[in-house]
Amino acid sequence: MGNVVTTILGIIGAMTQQQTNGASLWGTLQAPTFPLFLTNNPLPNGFPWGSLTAAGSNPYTQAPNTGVIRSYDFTISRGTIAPDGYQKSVILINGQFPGPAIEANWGDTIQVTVNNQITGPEEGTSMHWHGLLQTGTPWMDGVPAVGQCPIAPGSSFTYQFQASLYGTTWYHSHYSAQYSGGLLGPLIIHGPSNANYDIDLGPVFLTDYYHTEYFQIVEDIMKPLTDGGNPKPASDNNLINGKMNFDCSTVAAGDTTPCTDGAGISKFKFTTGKTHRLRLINAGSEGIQRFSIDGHNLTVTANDFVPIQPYTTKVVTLGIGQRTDVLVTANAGNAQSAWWMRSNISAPCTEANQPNALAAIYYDKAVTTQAPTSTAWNVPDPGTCANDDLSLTVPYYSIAAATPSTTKTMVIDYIINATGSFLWTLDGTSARVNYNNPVLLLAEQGNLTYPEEWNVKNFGTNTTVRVVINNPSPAAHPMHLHGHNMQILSEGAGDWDGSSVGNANNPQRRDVQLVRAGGHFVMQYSLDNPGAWPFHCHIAWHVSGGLYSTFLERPADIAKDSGIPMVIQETCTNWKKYTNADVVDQIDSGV
Ligand SMILES: *[C@@H]1O[C@H](CO)[C@@H](O)[C@H](O)[C@H]1NC(C)=O
Ligand SMILES: *[C@@H]1O[C@H](CO)[C@@H](O)[C@H](O)[C@H]1NC(C)=O
Ligand SMILES: *[C@@H]1O[C@H](CO)[C@@H](O)[C@H](O)[C@H]1NC(C)=O
Ligand SMILES: *[C@@H]1O[C@H](CO)[C@@H](O)[C@H](O)[C@H]1NC(C)=O
Ligand SMILES: *[C@@H]1O[C@H](CO)[C@@H](O)[C@H](O)[C@H]1NC(C)=O
Ligand SMILES: [Cu+2]
Repeated sequence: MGNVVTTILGIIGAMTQQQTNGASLWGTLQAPTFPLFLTNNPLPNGFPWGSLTAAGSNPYTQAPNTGVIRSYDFTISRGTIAPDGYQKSVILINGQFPGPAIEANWGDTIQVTVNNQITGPEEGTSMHWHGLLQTGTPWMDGVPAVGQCPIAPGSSFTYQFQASLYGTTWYHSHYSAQYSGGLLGPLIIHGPSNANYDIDLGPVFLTDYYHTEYFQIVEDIMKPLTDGGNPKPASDNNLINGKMNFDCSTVAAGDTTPCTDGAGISKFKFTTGKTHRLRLINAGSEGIQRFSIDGHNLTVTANDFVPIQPYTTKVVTLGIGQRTDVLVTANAGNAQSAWWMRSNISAPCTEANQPNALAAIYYDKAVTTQAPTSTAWNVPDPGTCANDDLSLTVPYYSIAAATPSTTKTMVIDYIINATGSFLWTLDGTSARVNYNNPVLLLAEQGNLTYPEEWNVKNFGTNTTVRVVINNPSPAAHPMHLHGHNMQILSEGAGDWDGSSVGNANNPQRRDVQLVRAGGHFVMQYSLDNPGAWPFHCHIAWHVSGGLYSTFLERPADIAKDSGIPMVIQETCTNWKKYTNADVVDQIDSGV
């Protein structure tokens, strides 16, 4: 990477923000701090959660019902931008990459109309609200073939759901690996606090970045190995809030795509002496990120949607889909000082050609056209491809682990299928969903018999399900469960020993957990949310390759209460109409 990154060109930025990120302001000194909406949409007392607290209120049962609706309108369309200077066709939300912020208070209703204007070529789409529980609205979870049919090209769909938890998350397309093409953005929900800070700097997106279009990458990973199939594509760069410089001299010979050195990096303003909240989000396709700020400690206050007892560290590790809220106090230098923010893709865990992302942090009187000169912390990568030890992450609101009513062991592995493609398996099956037949709609009709390749697990009326994941495969996997926070009971090397459970009185909870290569993790959740909930690896290329399952929860209650609105069936009518006229090339698992 070398000097390209630290040249004056790369600090001032050789391209305009419009050229690199479209209409997005993320990464610029003009990006807003949070809360954003209070000025134009004030609430009676600023916030609606009254006497509810992070330590004393159950986040799963005590969400207020504010009656406030936060409405957004998203138009999804193709565009050409150059986030790191290398020109690329991407899919944008309202012309922006990363997409616009959705912001709400705990207990508000979020309403988002998604207009699918993807053309040349057309694609279906869907939008998933990562980590939100969707209690009572499983059809609003945004996963095609599970809760809805894809949103057909030219049509629109309005999602509406409660901001049931509070903290930091993101939304992203759940149609094939489409989010890797640009369809993602931040979702911030304000709620009770478990640590004091002065300034909320908002989202810090950490994303590995590929110069090849997502559709091409997915085609390549699904191909027979003997026909050029490549299940482990290497990323080309690493971005912070959608920006980074790139050394155009490394572009392959014969590639004539326009490429500009020094496109520009993200910049953040720190106010001297103040404490800043940064909402770290690994929204990449594959890479495990190791985030740090030269000269500064990070105080971790939440993982995913779960506030934890704060602890201090120099490096935070995030697998794909994971979020970590950190507090950083600007007390490391004088008001003129500037510092590098770094996010390194963990080399032992990931294929990456340029793994190290940089952004600049300027204290309030620093010259923002100069490169910081700070030195990186020396914290060697342990190479375990694992999250911080479970003993470090203690939820602020305690919930003990109940005795499970069933335990299901699932193995993550891979196969080479009969025609030579490398596919991932979860519990012996490489999944492939059917866009025309959402599981939730079939369950509503009482149909609980599905093709093997959908990989549906029916947990019936169990009260608590424990899932043991053993991973003899040669890769780490960030495993994500929809509709719930998982209680993480054990994580480590080798298969689970069948008994060890750490901190059973108050285990870490989160919605994505890394399982290391050759390792295991054990999780459980209570079946308090009838629905059809995806459980999958969040690496885009792995879930495309079949590392996916749908967990069916209390299907009798889905059939009985059948509140599924007619607009869901309508997504299928529209999709059927579209697919009758245009053959859809489902190149992967579909999700
Ligand atoms: C960072 O935290 C360590 C351990 O708590 C402490 O010794 C050190 O002084 C802190 N450094 C800064 C720059 O705040
Ligand atoms: C990140 O990479 C840089 C450049 O190789 C290195 O100096 C730094 O120590 C790394 N940081 C961490 C936390 O691994
Ligand atoms: C193997 O997997 C590829 C990719 O999903 C698929 O196109 C092909 O049909 C599969 N082969 C067989 C024999 O199922
Ligand atoms: C349930 O749905 C599946 C998938 O559409 C179908 O193959 C099966 O025949 C259905 N079963 C019943 C009993 O309708
Ligand atoms: C509990 O889950 C298991 C699968 O692990 C399933 O076989 C069983 O039928 C479920 N029990 C009930 C009561 O639904
Ligand atoms: Cu994976």
